[in-house]
Amino acid sequence: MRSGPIRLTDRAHTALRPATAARITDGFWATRRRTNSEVSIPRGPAQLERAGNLANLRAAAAGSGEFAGDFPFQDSDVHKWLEAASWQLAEEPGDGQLMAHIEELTALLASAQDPDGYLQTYYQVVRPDRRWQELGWGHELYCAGHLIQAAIALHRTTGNRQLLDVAERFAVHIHEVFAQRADGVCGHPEIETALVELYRETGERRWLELAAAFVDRRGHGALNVDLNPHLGRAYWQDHTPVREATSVAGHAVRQLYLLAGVADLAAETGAPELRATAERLWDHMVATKTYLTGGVGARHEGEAFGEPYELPPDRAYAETCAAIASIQWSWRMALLTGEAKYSDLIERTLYNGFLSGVGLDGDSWLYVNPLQVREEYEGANEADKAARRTPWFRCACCPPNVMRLLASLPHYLVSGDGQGLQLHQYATGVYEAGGGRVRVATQYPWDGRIEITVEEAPERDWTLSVRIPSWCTGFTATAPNSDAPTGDDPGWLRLRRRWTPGDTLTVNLDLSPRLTGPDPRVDAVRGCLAIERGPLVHCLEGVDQEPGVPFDELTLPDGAELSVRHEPGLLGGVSVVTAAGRRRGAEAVVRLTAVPYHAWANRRPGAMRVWVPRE
Ligand code: FUB
Ligand code: ZN
Repeated sequence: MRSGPIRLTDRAHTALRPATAARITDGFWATRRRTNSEVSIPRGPAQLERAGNLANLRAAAAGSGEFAGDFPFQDSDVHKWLEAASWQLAEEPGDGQLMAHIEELTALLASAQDPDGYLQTYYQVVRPDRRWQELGWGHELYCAGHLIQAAIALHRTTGNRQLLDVAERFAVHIHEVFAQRADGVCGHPEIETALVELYRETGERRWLELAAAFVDRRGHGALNVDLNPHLGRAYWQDHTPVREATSVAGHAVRQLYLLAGVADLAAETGAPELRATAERLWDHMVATKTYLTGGVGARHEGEAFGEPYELPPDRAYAETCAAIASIQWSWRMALLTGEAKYSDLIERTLYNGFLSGVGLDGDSWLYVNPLQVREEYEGANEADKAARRTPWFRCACCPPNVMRLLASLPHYLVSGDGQGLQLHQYATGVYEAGGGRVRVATQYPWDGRIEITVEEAPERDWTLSVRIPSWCTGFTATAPNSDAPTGDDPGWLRLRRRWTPGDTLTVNLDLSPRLTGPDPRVDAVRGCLAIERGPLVHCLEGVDQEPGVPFDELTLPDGAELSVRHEPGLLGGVSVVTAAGRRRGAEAVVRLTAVPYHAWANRRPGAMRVWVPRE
């Protein structure tokens, strides 16, 4: 992948820049991405056909027909699929079938677009008289944002302008309608980050200015939110001026897409207040409103963050899209500041609360990612959307969102700056950044050994930096002539020296399994322990436990002995952690088996828990 979702301008005020080329060639993420490219993405168009999204585009083009689906944002599923397919094309430029699907959907979108540039089938087919009148719930700018991102992806990967032409026509129309309209913001942020990227893609400053206006118009009560007023203004991200916010609030995906846009604006304008806001909110979110899995958005009601430390494991919402949005925002923060903590959260979220969202088959999904399912839970109803994987959803925002993140994943792993290259995540592959190129070989996350071989480096001192995760209490690093690390930036191991092609830095992270206790302020899991290993949160699934002990009677004593074994035949090949547990109130040891959380719900439905009561 030569370019990804973020392409900073030369003037951007960031500490780091994304890699100039990145390719994952093998290992854990290659396997999951192969399923994405061979199963999830190819099946997307048929899913969109079945759900009526494509019929909606045909109806808009024909000027007659019924609208299919329950939500005004049905089009965004098409846009997100197109974005995923476009990033995928970067890796498989010769995939004729994928290109044919992209061209077909691009043509459909072009045919559905109105002469004035407007494009959202719900308002074209159902309520033409209400266009731009229902900004709270209408999702028109949200859909436009996803269209713009898809168009940029296609343009970056293939040079094909067709979708970009459609997106720009729509953007021009939006500019005409909204440049001066004081109440003009969308109830669902998304356009902000897309417009900054459109500015980056085209060099046209008006997109940056419009994005800034959309951010600054929020929080003044101008948004018409007559629908669902009980949700409160935070739901629509109109509760407080963005620069004054002290905590992430309201609908999680809305909040996090907005903050991705805020970070983009901070990067391109250098505005210190925006940067400070993003930093403050991120710290507060991680300290008070983030699950162990990296999942965010605790409440089912309003798909909302909830209060600080309100993190119930069983009623967790933790929408897959919110995990994705958190990763997108955190990567922007990592680039902006150069700090390793942002990539720590990306790692936690990627391996746990994000990846649980897609089944091992690539064709079944979780929308809600709870940390506990009780034994007698029937689940699988539309209201909960939890506990059982589903082929597609009535509100299908998550599946194509997973597809686009996996397809663009190489973009989120490595950065560069004037000094050298920074490895944020460890995946076997080849990465170019900061004027050099490295090859990474690793079995991570099953094994902690990471070999980084320099293939090209400038003929001067150059810094190779590797993030050392905050969970890691022990590691070794060896390189030829074994230099001492340079500097002491938290979370970074840096070696500055003259590198010769072929030099290998080998880092060994201690992956001993560990017991983690919760923050005592999280009432819902006080008195529990979780099992973690490296970046992986593990969970107990009923199906793996010894028969005869009721699932909810299982407990973990402090200091329980933990051991690891790799099971190549289980869940596509995972390492499991076993623990010497107990049945509540009994002395005899009960062996507990904990699989990686991301692999749960891939067998028969049953009980699951991350947090286990402490004996
Ligand atoms: O409103 C569009 C999407 O639907 C949101 O991002 C998701 O949370 C779901 O509500
Ligand atoms: Zn979603």
